[in-house]
Amino acid sequence: MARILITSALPYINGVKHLGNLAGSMLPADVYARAMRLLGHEVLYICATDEHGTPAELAAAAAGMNVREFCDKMYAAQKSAGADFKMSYDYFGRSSTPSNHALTQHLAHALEKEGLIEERISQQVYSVDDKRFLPDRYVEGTCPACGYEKARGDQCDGCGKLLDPIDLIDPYSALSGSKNVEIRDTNHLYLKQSEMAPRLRAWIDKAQGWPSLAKSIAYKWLDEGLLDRSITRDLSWGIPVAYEGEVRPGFENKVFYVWFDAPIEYIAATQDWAEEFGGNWQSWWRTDMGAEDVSYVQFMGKDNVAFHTLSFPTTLIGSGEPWKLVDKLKAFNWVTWYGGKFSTSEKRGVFMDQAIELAPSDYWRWHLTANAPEGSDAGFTFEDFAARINSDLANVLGNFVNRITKYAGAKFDGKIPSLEQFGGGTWGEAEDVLVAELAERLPKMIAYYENMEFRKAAAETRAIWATGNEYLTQAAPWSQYKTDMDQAAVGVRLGLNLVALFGILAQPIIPDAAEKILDAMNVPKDNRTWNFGDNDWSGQIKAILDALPHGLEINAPEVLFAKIEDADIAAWKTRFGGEG
Ligand code: B3M
Ligand code: ZN
Repeated sequence: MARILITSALPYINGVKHLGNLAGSMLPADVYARAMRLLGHEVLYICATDEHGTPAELAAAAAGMNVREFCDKMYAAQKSAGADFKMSYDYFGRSSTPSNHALTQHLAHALEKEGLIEERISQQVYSVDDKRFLPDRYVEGTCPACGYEKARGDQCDGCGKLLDPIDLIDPYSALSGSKNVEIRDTNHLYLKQSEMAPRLRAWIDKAQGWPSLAKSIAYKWLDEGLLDRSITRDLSWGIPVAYEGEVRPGFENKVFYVWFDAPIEYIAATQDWAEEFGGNWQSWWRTDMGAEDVSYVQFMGKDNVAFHTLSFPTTLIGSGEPWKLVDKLKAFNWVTWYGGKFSTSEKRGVFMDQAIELAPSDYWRWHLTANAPEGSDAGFTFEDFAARINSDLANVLGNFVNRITKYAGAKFDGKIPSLEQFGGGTWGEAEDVLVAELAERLPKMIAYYENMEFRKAAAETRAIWATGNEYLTQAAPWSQYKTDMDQAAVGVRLGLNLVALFGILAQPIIPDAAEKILDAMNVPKDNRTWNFGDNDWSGQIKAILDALPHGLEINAPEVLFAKIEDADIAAWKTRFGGEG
């Protein structure tokens, strides 16, 4: 069995995340983690809040709180939202913890010893009224290329041109609107990425498990020439530019850049996990201490790819220390909201804490996985959401489970029909067709999970559920019952074993419903795995279809999936801005 380390991009601290964030990193990572655990692999799934940078400072100021208190409050909110959506993190950390401070400072020191850090003077916009240097995105002004008057210091939304704040015409502070700004010299630490380009390219050339999107983004940046980049900022909230308690002279009012420290939190959170749960963090992250065989899989939105394929590996490779690097990387496109963008400020879209009030987490998990933004952006509308839930979950899975368990309760004492009681039945055409179809679909579904193809994994799961309804139509135990109880018992026995199988297969995406089904079927916890062999699928399926002990009492679970009504959709569209 494999050892699989999974990380998903760290959600920024400044607010509970919307469905797009969930669908584009944490949720698929969780579905994958659950599936790999079911296959018997040793999995460690790590995530955390990303707590530094200007967004955190500004959000805290807007909330009238100091940053540390704000982060404490929002960490609790995000941790709770993750629990609501059944995120099975092994650890959900915080990038503001002492472990990340220490490791970030250690790695910066290691990079300096490797000659990859250089102190340079740069020119930055200083706001006299705000009494602070302004990060690029908080300087606005007129674009020198197209004249757009609200161009940001890093990029012009009018013409898309990448800018340098000092090029803006009539610059002003985006924080206060003050035009009382000036260009000042400021010293920062630069990571000499340009010197790392050959080693990075050699590593990326060898990378196997990367989707083309990730590789093409990495090569694009390499081909354009990897620039040295500043890894410190003129901010007060963040990780001090220090080493072993000694602040670097001239850096008393500076901190490490958020994107330098955030990926390091993947490791620091693992250290915190080990501290809290007695694990061995080095065996996951140090290739000289047991991590050489770990398969490290990262999940993120596509805008984070460059940081994960170039910046973070530059830190780890450049340190000269034997750190585990990413093996497979799954990057997602965007979920759009009725064709547009989610927006906190414009109240467009549903956020995790709101979504869980509207419908159970299984509903969101199922729809966002079956409609995952894998090959392209995925549109979200309440209409699609309702249609998929009412069809896939309520009609296909829920209806099947309900029909056969209710019938078994009415006609077979709610037990798995035993052979000594109903021994005369035989397997025929309907059973052979069922076995053949399951023998073809089950290994396909598992392969989709292993290859992190989530839409296909959900579609195959649904198709497997549909074989249950088809089988009942063919076997028709309720018709057989009138003339041949033994033959009816064959259909009921297989039908009930299908219920258990369908519940076992449903676990990665809809864990709550799966648990209800498996509890109703009295399937022991230890049997709820995917420890299928890897050949003779027909033989395995036949065994699975007679796995429940004869005579076992089972229950009909209460309604698994309440349908979403048109009235719900109308109310939600009004409340959350659901219009084209
Ligand atoms: N906090 C997520 C974002 O860019 C960013 C990911 C950090 S992963 C180390 O929205
Ligand atoms: Zn422009």
